[in-house]
Amino acid sequence: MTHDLARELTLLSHATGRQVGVLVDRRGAVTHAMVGGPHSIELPDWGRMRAGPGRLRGLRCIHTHLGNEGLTRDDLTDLALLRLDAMVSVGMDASGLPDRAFTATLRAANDEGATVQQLPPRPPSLVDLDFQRFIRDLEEELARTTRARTVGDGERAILVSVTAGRRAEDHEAAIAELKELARSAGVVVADVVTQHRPRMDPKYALGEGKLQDLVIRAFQRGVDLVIFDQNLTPTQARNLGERMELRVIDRTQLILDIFAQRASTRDGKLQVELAQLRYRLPRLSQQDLGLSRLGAGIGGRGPGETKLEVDRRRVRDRIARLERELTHLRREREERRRRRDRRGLPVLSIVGYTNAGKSTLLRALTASDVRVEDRMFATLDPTSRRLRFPRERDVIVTDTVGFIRDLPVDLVAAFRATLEELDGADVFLHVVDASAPDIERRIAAVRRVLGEIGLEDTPELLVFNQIDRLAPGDGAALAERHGAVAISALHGSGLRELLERAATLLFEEGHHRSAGAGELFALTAAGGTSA
Ligand SMILES: Nc1nc2c(ncn2[C@@H]2O[C@H](COP(=O)(O)OP(=O)(O)OP(=O)(O)O)[C@@H](O)[C@H]2O)c(=O)[nH]1
Ligand SMILES: [Mg+2]
Repeated sequence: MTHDLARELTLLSHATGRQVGVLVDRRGAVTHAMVGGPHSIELPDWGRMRAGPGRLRGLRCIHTHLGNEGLTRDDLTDLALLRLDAMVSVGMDASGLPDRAFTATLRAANDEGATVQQLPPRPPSLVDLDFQRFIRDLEEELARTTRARTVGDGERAILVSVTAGRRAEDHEAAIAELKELARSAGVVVADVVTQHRPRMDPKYALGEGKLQDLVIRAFQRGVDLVIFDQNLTPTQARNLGERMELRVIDRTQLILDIFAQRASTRDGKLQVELAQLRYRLPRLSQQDLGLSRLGAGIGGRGPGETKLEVDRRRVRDRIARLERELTHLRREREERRRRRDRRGLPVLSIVGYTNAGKSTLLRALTASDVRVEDRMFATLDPTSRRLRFPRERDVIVTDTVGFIRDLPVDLVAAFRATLEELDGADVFLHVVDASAPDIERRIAAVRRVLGEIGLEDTPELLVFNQIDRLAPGDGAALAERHGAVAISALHGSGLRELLERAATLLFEEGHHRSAGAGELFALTAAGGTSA
């Protein structure tokens, strides 16, 4: 930087009592000039004009400080949010002549997790000397670190979680689950950012410092997707999206994405699309409109806003159409169910937390070829199979979508087909992954959903699955404490006791009282009927 430029800025600043600044490109040309207040200065808003992953903006901000204090937190936030090459503040003496210059730059990913580098203060005339080389090195390093990581087809994301008053172990379990969800969605987790604060910030979810940290980390890792563990309010989602050059989604949207990937039936696809649109509508903002924002005037009702209105109406129209179509499909489903006439046959419905092993159990019980996957929400559409108990008594066994804690209302609606299926169940087999760290919490989450849809009175048999993953004897003891049957659906152990107890519930305590339980059961499938 020339001494002249620094002097012109500080003298102007001195005369007006305001901060004054310029943006300078890499050739040294001034591209913008700004006048601020006594303690701050506002930089132009580039909106969604992206600098490109792993790339700096190619601009330095040089501005005055009336005192001689170093860079403020706001300065560093702007450095991060705008991906500037550097943020420089020039202090001044009592006569308005430049004093020392403070410079900060972003850092490439490093082992210490540092995000910003502050150079020692020096006279403004010296700021430029090593700077060009410095930026070139930094960009090279960034390119290297991002390139090395962009392997694989999965999209990379940073997970963010606010403790929000939760106990440490609950918070940890929540993060582990979010990672699991991300993996199920095919997303690669590049980093996890945690903030300890009693509640979410109403405006940005995170505090100012954490927000800055997040932006820089995303930049360092060449990531442009951020996934929040907590659900964001429409305001938070909008604010974050507009403040950062990052796509921001929350847990619900992640789950909806997984559903969208998995949905295979027409009904399932429409349900998921409907849930997605309902969730997105209040969150629609300028950021979804891409470049149209550039056409909008400052603060006024520019063309961008008109486009937003058009977008909202289109979404609402689509929602209305989906609702009509789904109502139609529901009637058809009811009709089919009536025709199928299972009234004579008792129904055992397998319910439980996602990835507990429900489909594996259906497979084991009916020797059928149901899809099993080590992923959350592998099953979306209900599947039914016939299971023959002794004395020619047939039972329908139904496998359903898994549940998860804090299941949002929009999603519950997307389960409609499953919920209708559950409504006809005589007994629930509530499958629990006995090796999970938070068994009680998961059982409670499943019961809460069942309660919300008014099925809390259906008799339930707790089934502790995956006991092969515990030390011998531990699973049986754990199950006994909960009054549950211990099984390994994968290895086929414990199934006989499971069927005996299910039969007791169905035929002795249930409405099929004619036969006794406690006999040998043949685990034969009498053909598969798809629901
Ligand atoms: N070790 C062990 N693994 C099991 C057992 N039961 C299921 N699994 C594994 O757990 C994973 C999930 O099994 P699924 O049967 O797909 O679980 P689900 O409850 O149907 O899951 P969603 O449909 O996604 O909700 C798979 O990798 C299974 O192989 C078991 O008894 N022991
Ligand atoms: Mg399943």
